[in-house]
Amino acid sequence: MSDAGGCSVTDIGSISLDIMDRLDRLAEITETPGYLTRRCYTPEHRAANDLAAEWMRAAGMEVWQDAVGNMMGRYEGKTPGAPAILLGSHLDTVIRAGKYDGGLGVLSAIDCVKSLNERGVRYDNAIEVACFADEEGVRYQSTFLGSRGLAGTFDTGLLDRPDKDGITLAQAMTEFGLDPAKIGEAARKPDEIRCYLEVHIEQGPVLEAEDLSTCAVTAIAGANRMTVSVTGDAGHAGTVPMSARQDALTAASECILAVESAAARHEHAVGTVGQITASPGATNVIPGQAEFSVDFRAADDAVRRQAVDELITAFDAIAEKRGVTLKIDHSHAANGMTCAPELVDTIEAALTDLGQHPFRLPSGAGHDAAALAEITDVGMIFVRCDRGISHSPEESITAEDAIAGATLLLRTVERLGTTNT
Ligand code: HGY
Ligand code: MN
Ligand code: MN
Repeated sequence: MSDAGGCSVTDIGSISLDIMDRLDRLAEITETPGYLTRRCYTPEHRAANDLAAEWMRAAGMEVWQDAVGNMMGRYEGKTPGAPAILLGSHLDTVIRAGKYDGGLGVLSAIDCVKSLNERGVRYDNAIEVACFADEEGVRYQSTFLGSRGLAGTFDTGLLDRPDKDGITLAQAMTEFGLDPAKIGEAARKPDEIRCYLEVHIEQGPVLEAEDLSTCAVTAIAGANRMTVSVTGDAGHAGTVPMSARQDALTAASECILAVESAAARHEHAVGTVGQITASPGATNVIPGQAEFSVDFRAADDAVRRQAVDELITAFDAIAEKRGVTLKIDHSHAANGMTCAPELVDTIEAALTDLGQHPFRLPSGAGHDAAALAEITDVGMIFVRCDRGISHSPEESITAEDAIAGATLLLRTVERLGTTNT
C-alpha cells in the first residue's frame, strides 16, 4: 500500500518499549544526589556521554566525541559519506531538572536508528545522532554551546567566562579532555547535513488540553538573557535614615518588578528573574551589592527587542532615582526562528500515517534546533507532558507518549529516507 507521498506505509518500524527505563538510568547521572542536575564539562557530563555512546554503538552506529564535547553517532546510508539526516537533543539539564527535557530527544533519536538497524534498513542518507553538550547554559550563562559548536557559530569570547566556582569555560573544556584551540573542528559543513529533527517535551499545557500525544513544531521564540549588577552603599541597618540609603537590593527589587510589568505590557512576551544574590548578606547590614538574572522572550523578535529596550530605560531611571549604579552583562541573545515548512508538513503526514490528526504548535522554549537552523532545515516534534510542567522534578510523561514521539520521529525519517528531495 502506498500513499500520495510515494511512501509505503506498511514499513512503519517500531520503537523498543524500554525507552522509559533508559531515561530513568540516564537521570541517575547527577551532580546532586536526590535531584537531577547535569551541567556541561563535568564528570556527570562525561558519564552521560559514555552511556549515550554505549547505546549508540548497540544501535549500530559509529561513535565519536566532537571538539566541543557533543557525543555523536553515525549510521551510514547505502553509500558511505552521504549527507546525513541529523537527529538529537541535549544531555545537559537545568538545576533540579526533570528527567525528560533533552534526554527524551536523545533516546528517541538513538531508538530510531536502533529500529532501522534491527531491520537492516538503509537509505541514501546517513542518519546521525547528536547528544549535545550544553543547551541550557546553566554553567556559563550562554546556551547552545554544543549545537553552536556543530553549527560553526560557537562564541569563543565565552572561553574566559567563569562559572560560579571561578572555573573558566576554557579550563572546564580542557579538564574535560578538549582543546579550546580546536573548537572549530566541531563545525559541520551545511552540505554534510540534509536536515535536523528533534523530539522534545512540549514544556507547556496545550497537547494535554487537546488530548494529543504529539505534534509538529512551527517556530521557536527568540530570547534575551542578561545579568544585572547593582551597586549601592552598604551601611548599618539601625543608623542610616531611609532617606539617606543607596540600598542595592531594594533597587534590584524595583527592577525585577519592572521585568514583570514589561512582559505583561507586551503580547506573547514572558519575563523571568530566576537568580538573585545580595551582599554582604547580613541581617543588620544594608545590602551594598545585588545581582539578578533576566530571561526575556517573545513570539515576535521586534516586540522582544522593543520590550528589552524599554526595560533597560526603566532600570536606568530606577538607578538614578535611588542613587545606585548598574552594570548589565548581555549574556545571550537569540532571534526566533521558523521550522522548515516542508519538514512541518512531513511530520504532519507521518502523524496521519500513524493515525493521529495533524497538529502544530510554536515553542516558547529554546531548543538546539534554533542553533542548527543556521546551517540546515530543522523540524521538531513535541510530546505531551503532564500539566505542561518542566524544569522541575515534577516533569512527567507517559511511556505511551514517549513511544509515540519516538515512533513519529521514526516515521518522519522513513518518509524522508524514501523521498530524497
Ligand atoms: O530555557 C529554555 O527555553 C530551554 O529549556 N533551554
Ligand atoms: Mn530542552
Ligand atoms: Mn530546558
